[in-house]
Amino acid sequence: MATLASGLREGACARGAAPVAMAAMRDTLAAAGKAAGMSLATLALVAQAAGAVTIKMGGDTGALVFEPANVTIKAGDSVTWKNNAGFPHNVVFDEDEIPSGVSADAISHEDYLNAPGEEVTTKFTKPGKYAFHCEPHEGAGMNGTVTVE
Ligand SMILES: [Cu+2]
Repeated sequence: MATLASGLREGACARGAAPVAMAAMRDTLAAAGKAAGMSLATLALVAQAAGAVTIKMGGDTGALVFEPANVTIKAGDSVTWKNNAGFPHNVVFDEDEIPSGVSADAISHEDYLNAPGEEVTTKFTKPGKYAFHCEPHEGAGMNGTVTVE
């Protein structure tokens, strides 16, 4: 009798434990999923707050252009130039065609980008219009503007 009761208790315990453990695991997974979802949402918000625009260096068909050539961003946003075709390219801002007080050297990337996918980034903090060009291909029309609002 004692053995049977003990066996039942153990059985009940074992049967009871599994669902509890599974439920706990489900809760843990749900919590982890929620946490992951929240952090992704948070990251998305951060990414949006600090906006980013990518400009291809060289068109998909090989044209010597920036694509898009003219972009508008908010102060504090960044622009990334990514090597796409027809390189080497670089990104040079004209001293006379950027807001006064901004250093053209500081925001330019004069070193040639030679490898596919290579990229450079500039963060813009001062509103205004910034004209830039690629030195090797300026004559071919590889020019662009960044308008910072
Ligand atoms: Cu170029």
